[in-house]
Amino acid sequence: MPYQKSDAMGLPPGQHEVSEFPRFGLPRFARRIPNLRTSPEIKVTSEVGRSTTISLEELTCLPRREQEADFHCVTTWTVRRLRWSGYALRDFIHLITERIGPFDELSWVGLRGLDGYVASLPVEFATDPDVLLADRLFGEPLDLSHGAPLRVLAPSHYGYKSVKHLAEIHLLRSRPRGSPGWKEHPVALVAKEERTQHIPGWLVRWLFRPFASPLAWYYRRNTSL
Ligand SMILES: Nc1nc2c(c(=O)[nH]1)N[C@H]1C(S)=C(S)[C@@H](COP(=O)(O)O)O[C@H]1N2
Ligand SMILES: [Mo]
Repeated sequence: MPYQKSDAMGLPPGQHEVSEFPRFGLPRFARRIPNLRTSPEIKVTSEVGRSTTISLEELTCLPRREQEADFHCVTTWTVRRLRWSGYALRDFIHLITERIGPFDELSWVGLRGLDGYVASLPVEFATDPDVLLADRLFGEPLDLSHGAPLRVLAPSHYGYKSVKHLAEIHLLRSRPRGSPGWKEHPVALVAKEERTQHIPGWLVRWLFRPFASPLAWYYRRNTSL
């Protein structure tokens, strides 16, 4: 974690603490609650090598990682001290490299959820040790609100990189187009207030903050779990 420690005193710039962890996201995904009856697996597709599918069962060969971290949404809310458990994305990438690699020109890791939501990280950030494929929150299996059965957790980055209901990992040479569109900063480090790519973070704070509560309400209203 190069820029921010989860046990840091105080909050990152422009964030305020909320006591409840809301179900949240882009408005158009609020009603897309995935059907989990299909067999849980992650598709690995690649521009720079072969493709494969890994079942969640197969993930259990990787070392389990426990991690406490704060979660920061770009609309300025932060929930503190969430306790996650899962597998390091870097261990997962190592596993698939052994199976179908090497991926010589790998530069970007695209992440797609069962609801169709897409975000990405440059490979050097995606393989940071604190980036997890999380399947538990406070010791319980993830529920549908927070990304069941498996989600990405990239706690040094704004929440929009932490793709819920992970269905596909796409190994790429160049940056894919993500669901947040122009709002997605390529890296989105919270400590550097990289909220969006082209507008300064301190300004985006004020533009996005008014949407946080109505959006949380809209998400709650459309969550029938
Ligand atoms: N699949 C999927 N993942 C997603 C989103 C989404 O709409 N769909 N929204 C992102 C955003 S903007 C945030 S802040 C977090 C919210 O996670 P939560 O619902 O567990 O609070 O999920 C991120 N990952
Ligand atoms: Mo967000």
